[in-house]
Amino acid sequence: MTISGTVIWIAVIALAVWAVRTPSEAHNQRRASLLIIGGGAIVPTILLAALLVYGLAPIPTLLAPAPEGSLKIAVAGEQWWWRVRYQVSAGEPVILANEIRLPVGEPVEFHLESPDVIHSFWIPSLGGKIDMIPGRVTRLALTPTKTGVFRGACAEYCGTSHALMSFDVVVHEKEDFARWLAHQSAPAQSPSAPLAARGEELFLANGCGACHMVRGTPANGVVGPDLTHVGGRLSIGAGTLPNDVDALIQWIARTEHTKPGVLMPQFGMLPKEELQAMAVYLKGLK
Ligand code: HEC
Ligand SMILES: [Cu+2]
Repeated sequence: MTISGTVIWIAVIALAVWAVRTPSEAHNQRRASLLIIGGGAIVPTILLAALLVYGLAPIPTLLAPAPEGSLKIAVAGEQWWWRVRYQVSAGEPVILANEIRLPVGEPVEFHLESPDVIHSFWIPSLGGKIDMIPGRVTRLALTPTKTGVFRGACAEYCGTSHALMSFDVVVHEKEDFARWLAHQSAPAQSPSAPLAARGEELFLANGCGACHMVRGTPANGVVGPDLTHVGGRLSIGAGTLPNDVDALIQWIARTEHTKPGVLMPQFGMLPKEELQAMAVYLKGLK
């Protein structure tokens, strides 16, 4: 496309220079009409039609389902974060948020949905982009070919914090992935250090559990992201902040400031040491 674009650009500029340089009496009406019809309508129609065929050809492959028995991951776009559900063959699905991990070289099929508005699921380095439409399940299959960390994003304007809705995709070796998934399916471990234990108490006392699930504790809310292993994620707030204690304090105390329109109330009225304790507790949920 770059080469043909350059050729066409040079031809058009050359024509413009020629037209300006030539005295107007020398232009002939018939030649001008031919040039306009040919260069302005016929040639572009042929070129763009060819480009369209070329562009549509790979779509069936992109939309083809992954082979039977592939890993299936359901992802729901929420305002403004991602609910991720691993369908493991035996037992309960593993529900996570804002981070997707995949085994290298294995086909995976995403089932994409949305409970609120249209979002669009896109991991540019790994595969195509497809809308998440309320009331429907769209599918996307891909096979990651190299390990590493990739960025995924929402590619359809979905409200105030659309731009603060990304996610990390980590592609692992197969064994590391299996270990990671087994760990994610386990409940959270109760903290033993006094500060973190105090953080857990405060987390439960402040009603965080009405919206957040921490498996293994009474917190069983489903409005917001599952926090069972939040401390092990690469970022928080759907790619908005790094995942460390200071950022967690900022997130809890100044949520609205950090992410305008966010559907979590901010807890800036709590004393600094309580915020600190909760942040240390959450960071410890690896
Ligand atoms: C009314 C429901 C609600 C309450 C109450 C609530 N949250 Fe949230 N929380 C959310 C939602 C929704 C999000 C996702 C926001 C986003 O990224 O757009 C979120 C996100 C988070 C995240 C980031 C998770 C991630 O995966 O990036 C943390 C950490 C968090 N909340 C901690 C807390 C703590 C601590 C409390 C209590 C002090 C709390 N929340 C109370 C709804 C709530
Ligand atoms: Cu979105």
